[in-house]
Amino acid sequence: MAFFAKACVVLTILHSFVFAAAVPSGPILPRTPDVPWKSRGLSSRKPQGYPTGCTNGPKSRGCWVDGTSIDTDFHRQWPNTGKTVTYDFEITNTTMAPDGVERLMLVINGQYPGPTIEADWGDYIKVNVKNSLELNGTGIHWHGFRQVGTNEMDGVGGITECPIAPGETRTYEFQAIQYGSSWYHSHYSVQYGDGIVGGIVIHGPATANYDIDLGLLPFTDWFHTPIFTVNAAALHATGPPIADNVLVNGTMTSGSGGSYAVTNLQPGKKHLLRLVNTGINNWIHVGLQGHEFTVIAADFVPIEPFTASTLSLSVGQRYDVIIDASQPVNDYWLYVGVGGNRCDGPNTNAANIRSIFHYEGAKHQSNASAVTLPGGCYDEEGIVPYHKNTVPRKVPKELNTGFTTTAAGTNLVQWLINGEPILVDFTRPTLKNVIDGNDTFNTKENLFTVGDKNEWQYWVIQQDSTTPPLPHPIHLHGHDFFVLDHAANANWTGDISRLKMDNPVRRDTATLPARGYLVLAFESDNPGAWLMHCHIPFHVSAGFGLQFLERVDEIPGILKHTEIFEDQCASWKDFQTEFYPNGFELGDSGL
Ligand SMILES: *[C@@H]1O[C@H](CO)[C@@H](O)[C@H](O)[C@H]1NC(C)=O
Ligand SMILES: *[C@@H]1O[C@H](CO)[C@@H](O)[C@H](O)[C@H]1NC(C)=O
Ligand SMILES: *[C@@H]1O[C@H](CO)[C@@H](O)[C@H](O)[C@H]1NC(C)=O
Ligand SMILES: *[C@@H]1O[C@H](CO)[C@@H](O)[C@H](O)[C@H]1NC(C)=O
Ligand SMILES: *[C@@H]1O[C@H](CO)[C@@H](O)[C@H](O)[C@H]1NC(C)=O
Ligand SMILES: *[C@@H]1O[C@H](CO)[C@@H](O)[C@H](O)[C@H]1NC(C)=O
Ligand SMILES: [Cu+2]
Repeated sequence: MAFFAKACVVLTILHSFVFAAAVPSGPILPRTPDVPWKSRGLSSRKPQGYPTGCTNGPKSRGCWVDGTSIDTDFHRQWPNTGKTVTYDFEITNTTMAPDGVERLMLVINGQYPGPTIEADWGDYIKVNVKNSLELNGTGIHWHGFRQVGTNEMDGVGGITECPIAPGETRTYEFQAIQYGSSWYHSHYSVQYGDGIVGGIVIHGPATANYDIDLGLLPFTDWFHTPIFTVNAAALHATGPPIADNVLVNGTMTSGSGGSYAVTNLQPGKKHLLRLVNTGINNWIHVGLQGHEFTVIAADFVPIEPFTASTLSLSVGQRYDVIIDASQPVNDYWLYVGVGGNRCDGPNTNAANIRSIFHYEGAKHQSNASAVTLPGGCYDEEGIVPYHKNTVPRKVPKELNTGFTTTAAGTNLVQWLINGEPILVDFTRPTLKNVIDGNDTFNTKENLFTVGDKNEWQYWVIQQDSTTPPLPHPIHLHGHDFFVLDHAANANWTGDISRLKMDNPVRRDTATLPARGYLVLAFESDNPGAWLMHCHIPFHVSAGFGLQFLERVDEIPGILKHTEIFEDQCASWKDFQTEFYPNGFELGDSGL
């Protein structure tokens, strides 16, 4: 099988040891017979098999509302429900112990993970965020949301806003034009690693049927030391920081107590579970004892269902899976692992990370065999988007990563894009410059202009052969991208015949393999300033990012809430001048 061979090449090159377990895979399943699914040819885009008035239910998950369904081209069409869901977030500094080890955390509404945002496809989401911290700004990014026409709601300090100063409140409001599973997190240096994280569920149609929606199951590697302290060390050391644990749904055991997360299953029912890596440094591998996953969405993109016994998620990625609770009524372990073997930094508790799946009425632990997790830092292969797209074949522009440890005496670590580490100015976000008509950008803003309207944009990110041999989860704001090619330990040759143009993987986060490259394409259909970065906070803090300034001339006419740049920037400047007159940690990009 082609994909199997490719994945193995990536793995063997990344790691010097031999994997005992096969790479997770799975044939494309035939459509469930419960609904009139039809496979679609490349030329066919019209809705099929969903009569008007068909309602979403356990046997018709492809149906939705107002004439929309799983067959609706979600890139261009969505329901307008006229409904707004509203949340109030207050961010505080508090002591908590998610795995039994007490530490200072920065959390939302006193809870960790933060409140889950739940909405229907087409709803507006409105979140009032109050910063009740003493010594940090903040801002919330809604991972994966395309923010079409609402760039100023993207929540990135130094790019789309001045950070929210202590004591201040701002409102984010945007439409859920996509559906599926995601998460939000603060986007103020490495801050989210201290706990400002939560899940997002946008209810919509699905490519396979299920009875019960279990909601989100977030995973994150976890440090017992406050994240700004870990980052300050990472900026002056070589080698990745060592995480202490992994939290599953916000909890785990440790030498100091803690507990395993428990997820309840109803015997005989099919359950939708939304897996999210809300983490920091580690790739997450999962497998459920005695069960397979039927995977139906990757990030915010519905896919042709396939089965897998284990899945790998980089930081930021999501998989929606269906679990059929058709096994004997018992408790089953969810086995959770990290990439390991130096591809993502070690995790002290890697061997003991689990959670429990409890069939209602179960009295015993299942004796089904344990799941062997493959390890490694890579993306799942074999993903086929349900909506077919053909991308025109063109030559990508090059972005080269680099790495330096410079600044005599300080051993400062910086990741570079085309020779520069990104560094933003919190007092002068890109969007403010655009509104002011200032088109002078500093080199360190790593700004790439993207001009033409609705054209395909092609980029290859090439890892310099002198950078540490690490893979990186690349995330683009404001767009999903199409993954046209990737390879580990390889130089992009310019041979565009290699590119996959026929229904390539579409998602918002993809792995750039170690000392290799990743070729991406997206359509310039969303004017704004959009960050693209490694989602490992230590790496983007050390410079691994760039911004696409897309169709700059149209931006001022599109933004509806320019007042945020007046009030928010004025109070931010006062705060920064008073509390950080000499700037922040040397070498921290602010992202
Ligand atoms: C959180 O509280 C601790 C202890 O009082 C303090 O040192 C730290 O600066 C606070 N963090 C922020 C972001 O205000
Ligand atoms: C954020 O607060 C922490 C203390 O919790 C402090 O160490 C760090 O320097 C602050 N960083 C910024 C960018 O405000
Ligand atoms: C995660 O934890 C929350 C809070 O305890 C719980 O309501 C939810 O059901 C859990 N999710 C899963 C999938 O187990
Ligand atoms: C597992 O337990 C069941 C009884 O619950 C028993 O019938 C079966 O033989 C056991 N299987 C193994 C592999 O031990
Ligand atoms: C324009 O923006 C740049 C980069 O942020 C800044 O250095 C410069 O001072 C700005 N110019 C004016 C006239 O405000
Ligand atoms: C990629 O190119 C660089 C610079 O020319 C070279 O040093 C390196 O060995 C090449 N890598 C591979 C895998 O061919
Ligand atoms: Cu990285």
